[in-house]
Amino acid sequence: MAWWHSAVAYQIYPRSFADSNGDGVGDLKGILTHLDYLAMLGVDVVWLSPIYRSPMDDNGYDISDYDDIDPLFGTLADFDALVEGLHARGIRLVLDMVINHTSDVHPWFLESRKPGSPKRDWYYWRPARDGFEPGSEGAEPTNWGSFFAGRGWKFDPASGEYYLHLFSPRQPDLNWENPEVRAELYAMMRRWLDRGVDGFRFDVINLISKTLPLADGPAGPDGICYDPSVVAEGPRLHEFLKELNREVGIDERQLFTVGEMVLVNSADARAHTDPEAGELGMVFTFEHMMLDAGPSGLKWDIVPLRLPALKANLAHWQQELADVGWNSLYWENHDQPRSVSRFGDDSPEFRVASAKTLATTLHLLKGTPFVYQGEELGMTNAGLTGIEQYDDIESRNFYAGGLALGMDPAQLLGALAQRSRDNARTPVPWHGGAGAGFSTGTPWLPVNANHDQINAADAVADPGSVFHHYRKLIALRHDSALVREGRFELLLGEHPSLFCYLRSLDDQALLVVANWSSAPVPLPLDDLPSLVGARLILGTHDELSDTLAGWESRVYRLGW
Ligand code: TEU
Repeated sequence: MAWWHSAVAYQIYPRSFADSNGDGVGDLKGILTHLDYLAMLGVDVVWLSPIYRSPMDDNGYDISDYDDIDPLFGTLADFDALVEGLHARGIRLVLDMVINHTSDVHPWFLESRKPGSPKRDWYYWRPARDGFEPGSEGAEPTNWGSFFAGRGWKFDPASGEYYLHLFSPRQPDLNWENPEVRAELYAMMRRWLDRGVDGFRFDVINLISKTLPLADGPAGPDGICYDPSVVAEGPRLHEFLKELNREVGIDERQLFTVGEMVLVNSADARAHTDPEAGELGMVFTFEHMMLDAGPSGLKWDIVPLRLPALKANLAHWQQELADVGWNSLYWENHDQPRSVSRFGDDSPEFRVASAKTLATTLHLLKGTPFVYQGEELGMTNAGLTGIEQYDDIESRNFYAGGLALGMDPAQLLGALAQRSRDNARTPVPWHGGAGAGFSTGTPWLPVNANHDQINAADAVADPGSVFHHYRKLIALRHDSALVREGRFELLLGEHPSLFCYLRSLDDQALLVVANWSSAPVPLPLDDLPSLVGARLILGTHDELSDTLAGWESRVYRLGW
């Protein structure tokens, strides 16, 4: 068992966590003032979203200097203080490594733009498609689209060629085929390790290997290919990840690593996280995040989640990585809406119960759980109503694209209200008063209007809060080999509203029963043959036969 197999990670999106200087944007000094809060919660690792110099086109996922802290967030001295403060509390620090692409104002790209520059080959530059005038419609080298909508190539008049950007035009893709690029990135990561960093989260890391020669993929009616399989899991990905592992010393230093992998399936994840592979400790899959998207697969094409589909997907990943590889476990991050609004019930009656049930369901699975800032408070979606309130480039591009297609603005705003990444990016509410304790200035994104009901101060003071429920689940993982290592068995897989599973190790087991609906549900004991002969160690028989109230979850200790 690696150390992170008993760990729980906490993701901080720095611009929304805590602001120390009143500019309305969170910063490193702000984080420093809440380290005891993290220690109380009991998390072992903090994953910090990008803090490097950036023009902030994609809120820091467009890096212009990998070796310096953006002044918005503070200085390298502030960073060193944060490392010291976290380590003093036994908490490790994991940085977000965005190495599939840089900012278009990174010196490497500015140099690469010069025709004939020795860095020309550090990015993907290609001439106009044969038979087309450079810069004309349809002249793009391939029909690839951007994950943020629109074409994935931008014409550069200075050189008369196009450069590839799978995200915004201000995020040009690095050419990982070039060994100089790889060497520079590895050296940069080693410098952060020398500064006390304990691991990395790798942004869209399974896009770094492109199939050459670059070729068109299946296109939609607009002639653009948005099929991520054309750019994900490329032919040299395993090779690059093994080289990264060796050159950065991931296995050697037992670093915490997790690779965000668009479209990764469990077989690929197993291969990437097999300890014998020498690649990564874990990956983030998107499969369970796509079950409430319609046939188009686009997140904006919203359909109700069918609980049996979610149970089947999570059970599949539990089984596939039971003996080889390791699961990450998450409901939320800075790209996903708030889980209590998306999967739970954020009404005043059920918000706390459903947030606790989502937590119990996830944290008693096998793997490493990730808590996204504010998830431990049961924070809800932002409740934004006008497009002028949205900051996120993906959201604004979606809205503009929809308008251009003649779609109803109200329908577009409805989809944004449910799925925009800004739902997860509103400031953490530290107290219920004015400004919520996030900033003394005007916050870059509005504080949730319900922060008078949902805030850290009240949660810490209330033993029955979502916060203390997370704290108990985290402590249970630390203390229980059964939670860390037990085998997983899904029960009642087809039940429409009960999420029920068994974790067993030797002659002991945990039975998790969770009602994922607002209506009371009886526990169909007769349908639980796995429990035959089991004796209850914790919990009572009449509890077992009880009906579960709306969004109630229970955990029973069993023995044989
Ligand atoms: O996200 C990759 C990614 O695929 C997401 O953009 C996802 O497709 C979308 O947000 C689903 O709603 C990573 C980072 O997590 C994200 O914040 C960055 O915008 C993106 O890469 C580019 O660096």
